[in-house]
Amino acid sequence: MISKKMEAALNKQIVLEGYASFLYLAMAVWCDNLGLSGCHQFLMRQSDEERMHMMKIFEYLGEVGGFALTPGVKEPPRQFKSVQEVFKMVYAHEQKVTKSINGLIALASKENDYSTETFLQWYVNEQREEEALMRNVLDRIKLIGEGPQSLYFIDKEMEAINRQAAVAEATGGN
Ligand code: OFO
Repeated sequence: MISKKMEAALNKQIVLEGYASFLYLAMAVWCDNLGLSGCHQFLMRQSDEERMHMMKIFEYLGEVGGFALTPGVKEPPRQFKSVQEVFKMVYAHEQKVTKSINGLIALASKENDYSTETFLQWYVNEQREEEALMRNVLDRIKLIGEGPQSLYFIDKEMEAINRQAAVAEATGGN
């Protein structure tokens, strides 16, 4: 049985993961509108992943006798300054999520809740991978620079990342 405190903290994480899913969806739509199909596809995948992260907590809370709260929908921004800004925002959000996961682990450990602590290890690995991926994206964007055709080349880079992700998925990696 999970404590009320841990349950509430996991419900807060549900809000964060759910918001990430909607934020990335809004970003994906914004990119699509600019004709950036590589960025659109990348962000749609990230949005789906965030929903999956949220659902894992729903399932876990059910398993340990807690109650998962379906979060209200907070509307994410509709407009973004630039593609560069979009990916900076994604990276910042991922860092926020990592910090939150670390806080949850600290709480689980304080409560001797080994089950939740073990459950959260999956998120630790996921966040490490996500942060590394976003740093990689930002590095590529930086290398491309701000020239007149930069959007075209950024989108090509995102297409390359999407192809790698598709291969990893097909071969059982992630
Ligand atoms: Fe679920 O926030 Fe990162 O991936």
